[in-house]
Amino acid sequence: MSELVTCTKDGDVSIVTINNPPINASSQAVREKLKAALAQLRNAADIKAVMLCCAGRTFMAGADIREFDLPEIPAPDPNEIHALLESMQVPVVAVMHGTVLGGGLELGLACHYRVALASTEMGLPEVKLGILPGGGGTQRLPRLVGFTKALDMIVTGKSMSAANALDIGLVDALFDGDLHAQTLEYCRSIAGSDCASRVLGRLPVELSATDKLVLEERVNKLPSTEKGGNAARAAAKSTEKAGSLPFAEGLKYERQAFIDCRNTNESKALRHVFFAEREAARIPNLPRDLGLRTIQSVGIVGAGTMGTGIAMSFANAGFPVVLQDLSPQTLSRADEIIDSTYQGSAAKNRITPEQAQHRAGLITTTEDDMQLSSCDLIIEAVFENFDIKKAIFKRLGQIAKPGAILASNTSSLDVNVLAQCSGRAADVLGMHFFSPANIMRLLEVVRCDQTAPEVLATIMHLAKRIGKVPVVSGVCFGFIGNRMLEGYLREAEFLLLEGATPGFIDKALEDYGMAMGPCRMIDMAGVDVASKVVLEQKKSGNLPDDDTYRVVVQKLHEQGRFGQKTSSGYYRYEGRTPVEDSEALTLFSDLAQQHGITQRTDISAQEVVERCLYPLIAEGYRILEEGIAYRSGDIDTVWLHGYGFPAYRGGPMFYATTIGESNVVASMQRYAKNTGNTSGYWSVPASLSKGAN
Ligand code: T1G
Repeated sequence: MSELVTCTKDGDVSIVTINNPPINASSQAVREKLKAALAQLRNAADIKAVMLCCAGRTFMAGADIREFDLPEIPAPDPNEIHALLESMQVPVVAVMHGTVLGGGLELGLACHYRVALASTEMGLPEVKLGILPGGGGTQRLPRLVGFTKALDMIVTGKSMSAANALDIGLVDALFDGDLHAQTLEYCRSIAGSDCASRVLGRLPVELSATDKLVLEERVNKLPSTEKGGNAARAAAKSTEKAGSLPFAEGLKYERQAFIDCRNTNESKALRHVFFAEREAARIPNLPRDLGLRTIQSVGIVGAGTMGTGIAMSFANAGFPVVLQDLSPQTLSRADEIIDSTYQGSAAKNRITPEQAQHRAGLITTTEDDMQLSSCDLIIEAVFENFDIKKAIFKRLGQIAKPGAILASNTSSLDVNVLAQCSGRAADVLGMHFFSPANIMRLLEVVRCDQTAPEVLATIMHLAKRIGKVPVVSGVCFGFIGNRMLEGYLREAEFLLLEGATPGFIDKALEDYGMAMGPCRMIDMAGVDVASKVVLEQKKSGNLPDDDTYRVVVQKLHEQGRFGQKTSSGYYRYEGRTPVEDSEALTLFSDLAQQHGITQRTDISAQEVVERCLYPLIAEGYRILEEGIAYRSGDIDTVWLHGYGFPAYRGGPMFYATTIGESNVVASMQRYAKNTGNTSGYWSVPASLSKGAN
């Protein structure tokens, strides 16, 4: 294994290089080696400057997040390294490239100078992990770039380009091309310069009246500490201390604030999410050297909302797309949507007009399915009619070129059956996109019984190329997300029958942190769509034989209350604003009466959260028991990226461990007792009971 830290010389310039792939994380071993190297250089008489570099694709991109679960940050502390850098008698130049983040940028701030490749990105993203910069970032950055710019970087966690960094004085020079050679020249130009004036810790920083106003406004806009705002609020306070405490005191305050944040559920959840998202892309037991199939062109069958969104997802990543549909009207509608979407993005400066034109130009619409035959991947995205899908897969099996991958975007139907219809089952799997497909990042990749390993690996790799977060699911009703959603929606409807209003239910779950409550969500997606899924699944025997099951959505559908698109659903709509609707409340109470359900007024927000989330969590445990999902983190990733579950709670499975599986079981047993559990809605899966013991 190559040395973690090496020292070389070029004339009177010492070159210290950190080499800790893949992102040069600041691990304990790196800090130990760096401390030794700098201590040695402190007394070197023949050195006029030091270059601090990193090998590989990036300068240090942060502390090793895995260390945060240890009782203490293992010595040497980053602040010790930073103090050593600042005490060097010759100028130390941080030589930045790649993504200079968190502890990496803090390392650079402790150097006397900072230079960067023009392509470098840099930032302090710690709040995205529920912590704050713990290596002097909240104390040095305001001294270098001023309070308000520092506050914005630290509280938002956003990165900035090297050019912007140069503008605000975060870096001293930008180089293109040979960073090493140009930095060497730069070092010689500053050799012998006074280091003391470059030590940020010695610079004063005063908060002006404007700074204080900006701070107050910024903090007032932050989420509460209970709703994911803890780290950002702590980071703002630590940054403010730079203006009131001596530097050494400020560092101490910052370190304690970092430790306090690190121990919060918010940070543990966000650190879980960081690794879970990355692990979800890994397929267990696949040979490392598995060859992937080449995907250079994509065909899509069905130019409806989903097909058009999927087409844009691929065009956004530069893939030529053939979008096929039998209906000329549908195709011209698709062309309109594609053009208006890209022109809209260009108008909002999200992309340039040239990019908009290029991307739209990558999508070819056609009625002729033979134009699909040259595509490397063909995705079926027609509406959820099994017979039509079966016929399509039979046809695709005949016209697709050998080696082409065939995928279905179905949200719940049995992809194994479609694979059999194709006559080439090894080439078939599911790709369940979430609407709007060109925006939502989650992609459930459905592994069929006969899907070839390299087909699954190819699509997982392709998903990342188009900016999706792929999660593998086995074949079952609803795969991972929609299967867990069933219990959540079932209980929301029962609560409506029992007397809770849509507004009360949605507020309870949105106060918990869900991006949108269940009633608003269905009104937006379409009551008719939701009702058809229930009817389809009842027909296929996938749902309980219970005549109160999802009666509300079916009744709303019968009455033409399709949600936002008809200005009435669970709510009445004034424009896009949902308003409680007495007609809907009457509909709920009439249904309750018909089904002998007694309405009550003592439903609490806590009961809403527990009754909606716990069946969802229990279904997640069953999904793991059945091997439908590889890992609980995969399930969390589905809910974070597909359903607006709050990241600061880590996902439904992580949340169950946070509140304690025994508490989940106890509550489920209480609801089973209260409802009689005749339909088994509150049955506790063995693995959840086991986790509770
Ligand atoms: N610690 C440990 N492992 C890390 C890591 C980190 N900071 N960053 C990445 N990895 C692993 C990752 O799990 C994956 O592993 C591999 O590296 C490639 O990552 C004291 C307290 C740098 C933009 O928040 O944003 O410094 O899956 O797949 O897409 O104040 O990684 O291969 O086994 O993401 O090219 C602050 C987090 C930390 C940056 C590269 N720093 N990392 O993206 O690769 S806190 C961050 C990233 C801190 C100080 C504070 C991205 C990246 P595996 P990847 P990528």
